[in-house]
Amino acid sequence: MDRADIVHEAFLARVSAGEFPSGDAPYGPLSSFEAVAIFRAQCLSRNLDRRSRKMQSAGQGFYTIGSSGHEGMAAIASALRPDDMAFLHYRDGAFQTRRSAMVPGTTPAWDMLLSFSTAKSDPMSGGRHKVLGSKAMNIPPQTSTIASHLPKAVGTAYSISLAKRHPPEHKVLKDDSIVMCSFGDASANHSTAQGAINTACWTSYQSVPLPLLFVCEDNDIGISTRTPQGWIGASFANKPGLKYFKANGLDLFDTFCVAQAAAEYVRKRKKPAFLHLSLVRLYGHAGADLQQTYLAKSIFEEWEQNDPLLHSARLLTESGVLTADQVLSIYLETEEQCARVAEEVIQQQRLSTSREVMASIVPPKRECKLTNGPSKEAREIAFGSDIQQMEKPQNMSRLINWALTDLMLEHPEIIMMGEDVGRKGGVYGVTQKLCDRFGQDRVIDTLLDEQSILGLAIGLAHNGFIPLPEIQFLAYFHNAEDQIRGEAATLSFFSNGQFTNPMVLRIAGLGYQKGFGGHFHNDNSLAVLRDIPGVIVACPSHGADAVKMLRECVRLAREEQRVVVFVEPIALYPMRDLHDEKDCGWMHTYPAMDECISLGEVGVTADGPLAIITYGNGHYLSQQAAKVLKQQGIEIRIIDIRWIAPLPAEGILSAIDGAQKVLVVDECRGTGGQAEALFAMLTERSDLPVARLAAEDSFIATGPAYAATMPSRESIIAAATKLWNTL
Ligand SMILES: Cc1ncc(C[n+]2csc(CCOP(=O)(O)OP(=O)(O)O)c2C)c(N)n1
Ligand SMILES: [Mg+2]
Repeated sequence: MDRADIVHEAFLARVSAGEFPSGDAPYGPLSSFEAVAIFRAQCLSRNLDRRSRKMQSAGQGFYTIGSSGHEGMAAIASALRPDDMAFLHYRDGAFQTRRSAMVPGTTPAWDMLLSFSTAKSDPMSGGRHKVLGSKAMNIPPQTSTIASHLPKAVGTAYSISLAKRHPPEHKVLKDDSIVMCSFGDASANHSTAQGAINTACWTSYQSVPLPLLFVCEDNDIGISTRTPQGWIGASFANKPGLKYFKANGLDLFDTFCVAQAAAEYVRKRKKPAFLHLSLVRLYGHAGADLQQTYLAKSIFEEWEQNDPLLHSARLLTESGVLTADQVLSIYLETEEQCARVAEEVIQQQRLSTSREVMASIVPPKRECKLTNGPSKEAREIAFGSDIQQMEKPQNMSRLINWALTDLMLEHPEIIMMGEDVGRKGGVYGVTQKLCDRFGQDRVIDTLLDEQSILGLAIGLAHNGFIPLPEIQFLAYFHNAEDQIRGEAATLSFFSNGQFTNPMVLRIAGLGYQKGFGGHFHNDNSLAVLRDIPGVIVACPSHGADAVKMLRECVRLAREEQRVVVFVEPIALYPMRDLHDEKDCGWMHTYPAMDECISLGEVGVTADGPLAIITYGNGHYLSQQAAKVLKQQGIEIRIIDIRWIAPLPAEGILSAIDGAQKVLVVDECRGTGGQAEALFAMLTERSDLPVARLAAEDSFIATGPAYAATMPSRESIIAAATKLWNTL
């Protein structure tokens, strides 16, 4: 017999017989009305699980992980307000059923069964995944990820008081809202959880407001691995800046009482709290998990003995709120409701085509106030003496700094964050003076944790800001990439475009820094960025383009809600000369305010029959090579693709129109580099002979061989000459 049926039968029999597990007497502020509402939500969640399992075995549903045993989360929902954004653990069906009852217009049995059966009409994911989540309920969609939602919960909590001081145009949360995030006991060990909790402590320790409630759902196990006894309490009870609460998640009175106290603490003090909830797990980890293969029967039977619904039944009958018959009829009503709804849900259409699946990868555009750009007076104050320099050519780092200044003047909802971006102004001075110009609220020196930087950005975006996070070096992005890959980029997809987290992530990267850094400061692979569906990756090669592209990137984030990554080639930040010393060939004046390079617009220099397709440092080196090649009688045209993803195929194809041969110059590694994508595109869509010069599949060395593995002026000349002379 399925364990779900065993638990079901036992519930009916034991309530009828009045055989309840023992526990404390009901106590605390929980009203009878609220207690019944919680119990109803618990029963509904339980029966949604059971029904999903039945649907799955009949091939009609896609049950993955259930909420049975975690029904105590309904009491947490009761202790919070529906406007308190909740980033949920995958076992929080009961939280959602309870919150749903507080939010008019939502129909929990329908909404959740539609999602569990991946119906197109699933109001959250549009049939893409079994998710918990709802726009109306302020629950961003969560699938079955482990703690990766915690950094953004910290960011969202941080956004609340920031939004009170600087309300963004698309503000979402109320000034006295709090944020809640929940996770399992095993997930609490994940470095992402540890990092997020540490960031919350670090923030609160400095008395910076952070109204965030962490809820750890401790069922003593993660899939098959037991959590050491007492581990969660020992780990989290004494953290600086974090108040610890403990409740018995099987007891709705205790859970409600403690959760209410914790929520009040968080709301009033604007400080984070950690609510440790002890629970049980029923029916194993997920649909296909056979717990008997790794757990003694006595253990899960004990959990079943402690079925939270039986505890609720005891407490409600003991307190005289309900009779045993009323308990049973609520349970059976929800069972019948789920069965009835399931019959209809399975008739619903599912997604079938790639077009349907992909429809929400790119978020919808949104209405934005018209802006006229910063006023002359505001610019004069912000730029100070820099304004006199604007007629003169400048290097890229300075021009980016000015572009950031103008963009921040124009859009008060832009917030920057990163390691050393504020006081120091960045490792390369790109963000110099921004903190003086805009204050520490808008230029945030974060702690040293890339996951938290990106989580802060995502969280701020959830509350209407336009974050411009900075990752100091591309190599540092990798230990946090899931925040973009698994979280930011998927948000629109899993919410059918209802939740978005637009941002422009600036990353200093690529190679060619003379005498500095080696691999960890000269990472020449963008592969990790360019294969993420929906993410735009930009890479300017000089200051004028950088300014015009950055303006477009901010527009894409602000108006089109896109996640954009702006890769700044470090070696080109200070670049002045192109061919000869003091020729200032790589310096530019600050582009006029209305100049912009649109997404997909490529840069073309000259119109020779040999086309070099390149970007970033490769563009710079190709310009040098072109001069020498011209002297040798080979006329070049250079195409700077500027946009790494999506690849600007149309722009490239029209730019090579009339050319006879194509050389791709790619400073990134041969494996996973842009040349692979360009070759594939050109093979499919052009007849021209193509050759490539890409970096070796190597890490970057430091010392004299710093550039040995990447294309150089000489190797470009050699490759172009060879290609041109080949019949
Ligand atoms: C990054 C990552 N690693 C591993 C997993 C696989 N996984 C899914 S659930 C889970 C156990 C989590 O246990 P716990 O946090 O205690 O939550 P519970 O399922 O017990 O509620 C694991 C290891 C995952 N989803 N993501
Ligand atoms: Mg667990």
